Amino acid sequence: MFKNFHRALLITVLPLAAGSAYAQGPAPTLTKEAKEGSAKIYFERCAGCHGVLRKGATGKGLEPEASEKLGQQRLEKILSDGTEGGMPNFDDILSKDEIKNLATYLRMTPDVPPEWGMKDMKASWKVHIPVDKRPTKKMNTINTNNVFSVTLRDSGEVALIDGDTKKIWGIVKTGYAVHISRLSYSGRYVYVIGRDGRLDMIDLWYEKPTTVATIKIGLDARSVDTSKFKGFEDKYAVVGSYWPPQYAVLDGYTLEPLKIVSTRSIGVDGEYHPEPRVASIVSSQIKPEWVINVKETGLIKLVDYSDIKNLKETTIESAKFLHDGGWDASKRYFLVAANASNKIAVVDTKEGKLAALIDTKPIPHPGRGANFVHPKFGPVWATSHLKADVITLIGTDPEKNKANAWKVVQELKMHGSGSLFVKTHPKSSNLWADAALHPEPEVAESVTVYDIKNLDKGPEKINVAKMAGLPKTKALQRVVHGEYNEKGDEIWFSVWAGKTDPSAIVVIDDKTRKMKAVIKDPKMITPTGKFNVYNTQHDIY
Ligand code: DHE
Repeated sequence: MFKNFHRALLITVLPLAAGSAYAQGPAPTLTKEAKEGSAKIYFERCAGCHGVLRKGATGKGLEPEASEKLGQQRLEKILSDGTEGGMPNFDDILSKDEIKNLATYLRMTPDVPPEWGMKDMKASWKVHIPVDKRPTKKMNTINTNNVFSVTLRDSGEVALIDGDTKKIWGIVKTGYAVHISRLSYSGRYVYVIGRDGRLDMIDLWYEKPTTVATIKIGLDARSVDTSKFKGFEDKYAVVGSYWPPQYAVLDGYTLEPLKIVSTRSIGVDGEYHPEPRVASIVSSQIKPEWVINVKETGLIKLVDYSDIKNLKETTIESAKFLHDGGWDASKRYFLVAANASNKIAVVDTKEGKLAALIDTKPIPHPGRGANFVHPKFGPVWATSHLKADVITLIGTDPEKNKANAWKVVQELKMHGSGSLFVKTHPKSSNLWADAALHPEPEVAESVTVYDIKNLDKGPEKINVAKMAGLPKTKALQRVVHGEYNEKGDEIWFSVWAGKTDPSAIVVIDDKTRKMKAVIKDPKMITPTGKFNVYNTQHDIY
């Protein structure tokens, strides 16, 4: 696909506006190979934060005017060394020539990739096993409720790990730099989305996990969910794409594409945006509805899927740039990070309205967040932050704890910034947070854990990477994404090392906070997100 994508990119490349106001000196040029290579690197490494059209989101805008102001040398330095503003260094991944070419590429007019409509989706759609040829009962003895679908980021695969035995049950090929897994309402099917827009549907009823359908829903994607409301269980899947900016409704059993809806529109600032990417999607259990968060416009769409021919969307204004989020414990309210605005938006899905926009410390990044009952403030939802060393607690109970509702009731100090994910479980009294993107190894290797019944006691810092006992290499061993098992008595963390280094998953006993098992395997390349079937199916976090 990359070949085609980049061929397509090159065909649509627009010539640089020679002599434009920003041009200084001769127009930047690259050979065909260098341009193609830089386009590929930009797509793989940069577009997620800066946008395909380089208009900026979590990362700065990199349109030629802005890039030209920085100039070739400064761009090369930023790409090599990173910045204090949170841009990572690439000198350990990219060669000097690649950095030089990429800097030049950024001074050129952005490529406009092609659209991806119904014809393209249908042409890519494959039902490997038709519904009537699939098993009518479970053909394995695995407790599939406790299976974890583990992202193997750099091999473009997921590992399905039996949570009871901690053994790899199967490894399944998926899309490029595969991102997240979500479950059908029944818990039988796992839907896995790759960054290249490839969606795979894995059936857990076979003897081994088996891909039964595949489709490519766009050129760049991050999110997928399913229909969970009574009467619609397993009926639909919905996928959001970054490019083209749109979401698609698919048949939940076959992945047949049924409807595509563009998200290009005017945003909360009253300006048209050509690339409003679909960030997180969650599925309501109180209505036939998905909550679809559009990053660049700051618009939250409540999409009523009860009649997809006459689709109804409620559009809620919040703030830019929407990213990830999750339900409160009652599953009526959805809380989402407008991360570059340093805000959490709260949607009341029962009323179909914005309930609050809450200011937080810089760059909240909750994953799906964590819900628990605070001894003093009642039910709260937690997020950690990329640019602040705190876990923010927000009151979520407007009925019985009105004074605290939609307010930051507490900020718990953690061992560092650079955090991506927080986690707890209804049966646990621990609240965990990673700091995976912190530049210092000791911080990135460790997690913070609080006893939620005794928050005054302060946190414990645990170096999880050490527990894995992996050999030290040049790459950081980033500890990322806690996920509980079905019972809620173990938490699993990934130790995410380099593509060619050994990685691992560390299983921690939640009560004792001691290491219980380390899952290692040469095939387990760069594990990151882990999705326990039962918890994901029921939105338990
Ligand atoms: Fe993610 C969730 C986008 C980089 C691991 N990530 C999400 C969601 C979005 C998103 C929109 C919410 C999906 C949903 O709930 O429907 N992620 C992006 C990016 O745009 C970004 C910043 C850059 C990119 O180029 O992709 C990015 N993400 C990463 C990583 O580098 C991570 C750490 C490792 C990896 O595997 O790629 C990563 N993102 C995750 C994980 C989740 C996620 C594990 C799901 C968390 C959960 O508990 O649900």
